[in-house]
Amino acid sequence: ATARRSPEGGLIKVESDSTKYEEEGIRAKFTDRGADVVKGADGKFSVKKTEKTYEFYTRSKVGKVGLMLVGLGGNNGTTVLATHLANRHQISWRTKDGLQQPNYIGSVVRASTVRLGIDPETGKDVFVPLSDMLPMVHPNDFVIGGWDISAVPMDKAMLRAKVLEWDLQRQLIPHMEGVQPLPSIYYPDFIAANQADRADNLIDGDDKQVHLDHIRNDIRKFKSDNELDSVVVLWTANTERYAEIIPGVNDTSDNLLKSIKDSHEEVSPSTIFAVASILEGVPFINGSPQNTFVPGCIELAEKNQTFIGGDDFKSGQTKVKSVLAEFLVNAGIKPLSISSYNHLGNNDGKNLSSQRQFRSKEISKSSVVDDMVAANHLLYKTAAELTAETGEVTKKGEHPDHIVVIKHVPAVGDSKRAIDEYYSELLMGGRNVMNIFNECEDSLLATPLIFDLAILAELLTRVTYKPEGEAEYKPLYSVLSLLSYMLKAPLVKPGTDVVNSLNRQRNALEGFLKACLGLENNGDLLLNTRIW
Ligand code: NAI
Ligand code: DG6
Repeated sequence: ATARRSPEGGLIKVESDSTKYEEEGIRAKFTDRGADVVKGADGKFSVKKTEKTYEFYTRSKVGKVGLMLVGLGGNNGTTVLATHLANRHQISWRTKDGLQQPNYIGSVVRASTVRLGIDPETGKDVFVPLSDMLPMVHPNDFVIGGWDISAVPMDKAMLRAKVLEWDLQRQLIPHMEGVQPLPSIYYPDFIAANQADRADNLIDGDDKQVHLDHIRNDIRKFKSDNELDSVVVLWTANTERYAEIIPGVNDTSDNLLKSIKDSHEEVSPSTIFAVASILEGVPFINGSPQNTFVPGCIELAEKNQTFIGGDDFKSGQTKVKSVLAEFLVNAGIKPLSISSYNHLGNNDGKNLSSQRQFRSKEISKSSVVDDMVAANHLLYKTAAELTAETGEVTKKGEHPDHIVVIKHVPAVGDSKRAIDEYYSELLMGGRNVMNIFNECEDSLLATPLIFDLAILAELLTRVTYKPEGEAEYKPLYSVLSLLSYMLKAPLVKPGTDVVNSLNRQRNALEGFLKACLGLENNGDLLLNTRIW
């Protein structure tokens, strides 16, 4: 049996003059209401209400969507393909607890709901699946392919990953044994030396321009061979070291393209994939922590008006941290230190046991509480306050100590252990210690995020907007910060603030989907329950 379900997106019908359902899309008017706040010399805040009306147009036809993974043969890559196939073919399997059905648990798009409003008869909240807000591709309908520097075919790669139960693997082997990752680019200096024995599926030569052209051709061929309407490319390959940002090399789009032509050593494989995707006009998402999006790469996406998103899947520990740190700080409790330890035994852990690759991960895991701390100057003194207090000029405000440790312990395989201690100041000098111990298969957390990132990225390519009164609709800005919920170190429009709060990230996503339908996102006011 094959369980496919084409996107419908027809579950919700907004009855309003400002929302029009046309043959090829949904046109909706939305007013963005906010406030401009200015702090005067007297310390008082002057607030002016703002509002700007936009029109959104969302094309309804999703078409046939390809998902190309860089790192297809890894733990995440094999688990994505296996999950897709098990769901698509409705393969169930026996475990010691009984018969297990395939599902998409952990996917915000496929397994979570959005509060639309209230039923006027009962006064009860009405929730709908997030996937029904707008027409979106169903993950069963993706055509999945991609690259890996390891030539191991997908059935064997799935066995190597040791993520899924044998009774499922056994049934998936016939579906996966014919699938071979495309050869990829390997610049040994960017990933750990301990990965060298995997690298046996490589595009020939050292010429980076030839590599770029090869990847571009792979994308085009995948699209035409599979008769696809669109493709999303997503990096779930090994974590690379940071590339050095060098003026004249990767600081502008022209310099970056020239550096690729010159095969400059600081151009990483992930940046080549990003540039290839941008030049092919397909969205590129970076699921690892390295700085793939050097300034020249972001500029290239802007110039080509194509979409990029990153960095680093936010799967477990960091997600909890962004919730817990926000809870503490918003509750007026002051975290003094956050100490995070991981150990895991998969190939990701092996690669991260190398210092330069670990450093990339350390950076992405460390930034997650910064905005919450900066938002509460009652608990944390600002740089200016510290300077005034100590007489020593400091540029950094007060911040909790925050350490991140990752160790490779082969025995535990994909089942990552994450241990966190939150040490906080309470009322009248009291102290509070909270410990969290989390244990689960890392790839089962990351896989639904990969589906979500690809589904939402594809959707966002179909949304255009215009300020009311203007003639032309434009695509959204190139950096898809609406994907932040799924990413540890969200890439945002240069010059704008990063939002790490998971709740705010989710609200932004919900709010945006609603805006595309012309709906407001002020559901939690529940004014009817506060008044007579
Ligand atoms: P993995 O090591 O099992 O898979 C990575 C794959 O990438 C390997 O098969 C490797 O051969 C391949 N590869 C390396 N360089 C390549 C290149 N230049 N081109 C094509 N393929 C290449 O790792 P896993 O567990 O699948 O994780 C993938 C990435 O996702 C890692 O960077 C990891 O840090 C990141 N990540 C994983 C999370 C999780 O929960 N599993 C969460 C956050 C990030
Ligand atoms: C060890 O930390 C391996 C990493 O790849 C993590 O598993 C991954 O970055 C997920 O981190 P988190 O903090 O989102 O659970």
